[in-house]
Amino acid sequence: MIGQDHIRRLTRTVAGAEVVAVADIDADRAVMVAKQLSDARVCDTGQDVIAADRVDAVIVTSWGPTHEEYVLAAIGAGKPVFCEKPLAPTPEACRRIVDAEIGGGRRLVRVGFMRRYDPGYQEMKAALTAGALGAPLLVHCVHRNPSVSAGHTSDMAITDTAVHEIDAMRWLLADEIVSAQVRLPRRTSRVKPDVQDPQLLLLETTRGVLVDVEIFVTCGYGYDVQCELVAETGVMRLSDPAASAMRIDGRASVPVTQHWRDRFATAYDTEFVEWVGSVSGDGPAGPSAWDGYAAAVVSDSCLEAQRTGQIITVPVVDRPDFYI
Ligand code: ISE
Repeated sequence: MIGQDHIRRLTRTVAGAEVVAVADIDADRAVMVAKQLSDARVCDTGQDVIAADRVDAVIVTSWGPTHEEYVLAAIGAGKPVFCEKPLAPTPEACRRIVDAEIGGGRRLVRVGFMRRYDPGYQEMKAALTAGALGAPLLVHCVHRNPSVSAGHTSDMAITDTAVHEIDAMRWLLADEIVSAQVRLPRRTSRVKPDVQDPQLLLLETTRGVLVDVEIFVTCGYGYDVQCELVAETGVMRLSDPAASAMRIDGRASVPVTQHWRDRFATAYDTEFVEWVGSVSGDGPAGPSAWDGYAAAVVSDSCLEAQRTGQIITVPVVDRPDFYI
């Protein structure tokens, strides 16, 4: 799904790149997508796309557990690679990618943490950087999906969903997450008996900021992401996407976004403008393989906290100079 969304963006919105090869686990879908492109061919595998001479850079939008294989292949081919989040579902897999990139001596990997490019989050970051609000104290986050696929698991609520907040908070606060707690309220009846939804995460940063994150992936009413920053002299919260209000029959209403594709369209466009520029010569920018690894380390601690009900200390991982 997101691969097709990025193809649309690279074809219609972002200048400087052309999609020339595609592969998908569903070959028929790859054929259907390639037909919509002026000069793209269908490859049997992702490895064939990466190896193709006419391919200068690679975008990985396959299922999370396949990311490591493709990102390592792109590094081996010396080709810049944009990998959708998560970089990989485990810290060990992410670390293998980091070590391979360092070993190759070139910054080639970019991770699709698009929240950093959302105008609302960027305004928050600018206010903090300017000291306009004083020191951050708390951040309240809400991440609600209307529904999820049948294959959704309690772990995915962290590794695939909350991973956005984990990265966004590291970036927004310019701080590391040092402990994680996960509390499980009564389950909604909307999920299978073996799935926990909602979940409430409580994260603490090195400087003592507390971040609470509600993850509710079957809320039913829409795709609703909220973030409120509480600082010493003021607070700042994300605005809901602009939408016209309707007044009828004595009631006023505004629509709620239904899909991440729409809620973060601007963020996705902006991150790809920057990535295409970096591939074309502006040099590495944006969320790196190290950010992908750091997010996976925190996710792993959240999974342990979810399983044990304990407050888990996040292992300290020192950032190599290669990523500074
Ligand atoms: C999905 O993969 C995303 O990245 C969305 O932003 C998130 O809201 C959703 O829960 C994930 O499954």
